[in-house]
Amino acid sequence: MKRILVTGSAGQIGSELVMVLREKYGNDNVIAGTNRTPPSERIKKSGPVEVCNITNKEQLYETVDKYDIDTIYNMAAILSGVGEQRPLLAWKVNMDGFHNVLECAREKELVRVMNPSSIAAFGPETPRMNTPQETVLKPRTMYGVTKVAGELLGDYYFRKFNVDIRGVRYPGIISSETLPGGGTTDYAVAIYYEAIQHGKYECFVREDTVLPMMYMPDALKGIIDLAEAPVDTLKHHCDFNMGSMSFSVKDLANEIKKHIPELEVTYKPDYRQAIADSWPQSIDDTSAREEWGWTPSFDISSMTKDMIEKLTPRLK
Ligand code: AKB
Repeated sequence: MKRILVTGSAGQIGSELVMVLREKYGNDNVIAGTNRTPPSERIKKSGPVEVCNITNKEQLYETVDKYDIDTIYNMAAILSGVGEQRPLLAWKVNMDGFHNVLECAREKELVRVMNPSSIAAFGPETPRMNTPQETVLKPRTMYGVTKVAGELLGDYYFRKFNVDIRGVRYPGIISSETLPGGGTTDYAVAIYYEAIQHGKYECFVREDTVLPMMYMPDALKGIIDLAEAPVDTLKHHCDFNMGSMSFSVKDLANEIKKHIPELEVTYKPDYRQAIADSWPQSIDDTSAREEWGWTPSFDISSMTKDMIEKLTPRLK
């Protein structure tokens, strides 16, 4: 592996992925690509940063040439909440932008592309408990539509053009470094910030809403482990189910209350409730475990302890 470009490096996952990849492969070998939002200070200080909007094919190709990139982690995306407000933008970034990434990989014979999918690929007709790897994919959101199409397009490029592209279906990701933007599962991060800063939180989904979630260190380890797995061990490519933990908002609030007993949570469901209700509650990730050794390390209590330890000195 020579040089890695991470697109969407100012985002929730990209901002932490860049740092982990730099530690592993060397600061100068990991280029933080960003659209308009500047990446964090630690990203700017530790290695190269480049304006690289994946919907701008020329800019993407120039970046790949300039840094002699051979691997792209495509973390640029419009998530489910914003995607419902701006569906055409979601298509443009998640499909047209992703297609530019695939074409770039094909034309320039890159070694690998990593492109996350999501539990949003599922829909209300999908079994909600222990959702199987192979199942009904009929999402009701534009984000979900682009994720299913992206999985299929990625698999097509693998078979037709030999582009080594891989991806996981991420659940909601909880993290302390960068706030998520525009997703349905964002409440599971916001609740920590509000609990520490104000002792109260108004949640935009009901208290009995259960979704699959994952702590950021597991999400990063997972995508890097998949990138490094020998290709001949993989039967799947762009659509690995990836489970970790599942809980309701009430369960999460009760866990946080063990550290911040005064926390008060109120509920005011909005349009994101219907999105959450169309997604699975738990995930069968046997294929990821068998094909590349996936195992998560964190549960709700170890994650909550870590989140509160990391956030409290910064927010108080
Ligand atoms: C969202 O809520 O849109 C994302 C996701 C589950 O992919 N966090």
